[in-house]
Amino acid sequence: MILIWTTILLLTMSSFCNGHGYLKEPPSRSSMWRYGFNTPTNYNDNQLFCGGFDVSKCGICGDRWDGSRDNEAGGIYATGIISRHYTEGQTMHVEVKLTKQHGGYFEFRICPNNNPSRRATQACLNRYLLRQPDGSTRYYPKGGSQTYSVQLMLPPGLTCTQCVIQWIWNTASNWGCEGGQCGRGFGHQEQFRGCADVLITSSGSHSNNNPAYPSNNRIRLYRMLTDQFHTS
Ligand SMILES: [Cu+2]
Repeated sequence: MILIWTTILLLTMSSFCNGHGYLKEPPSRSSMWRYGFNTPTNYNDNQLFCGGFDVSKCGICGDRWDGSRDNEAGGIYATGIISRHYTEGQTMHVEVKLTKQHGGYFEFRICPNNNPSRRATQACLNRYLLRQPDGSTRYYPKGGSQTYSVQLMLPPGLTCTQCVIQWIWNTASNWGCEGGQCGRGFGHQEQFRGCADVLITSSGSHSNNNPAYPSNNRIRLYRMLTDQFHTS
């Protein structure tokens, strides 16, 4: 009987667990309205958690996979409006606002989708797992409910008329096991996600005219360096 009531209490508590975080800079499709864009208002932009811990598959932008996926092409928040412009290979400044801290880590990916009316795929995003200047791909938010700043290096040679930047927050609020280790944060965790549409222009002549570093080879090199970190 105690077990049953404990279970009910835990289920109730988890359903009260609202809010949590969103991609603020570049502003996500659901958050652009907060930063001066004439886009649909989503007050629940900090709640794009794919439907919760129990789901096994996530929409790339945090929608329920089996739902209407409002944050992907065709959805109401995916207006196709580009929120930020960058130059190829630059270090970009990213901000994530957490409204409730759940530990874990962030990862960021980018996909040169070049067509706002077509859904980006996780396979495309996985080709470009973004790195911080120190080479690491995971950012651990160590603090409370606040805005976190992350520097990310854009891939050399990558330009696009529409790139999708994906933020994934793999939280650490649940107990699980992974690779023989068990504890809070191991194994399957609730994820929050966000997608932003950006544009990346060429840095100028030198990137294409240098025969020693043709951009395709640089992209290939970047992929080789990041391949080991790719997830499914
Ligand atoms: Cu929560």
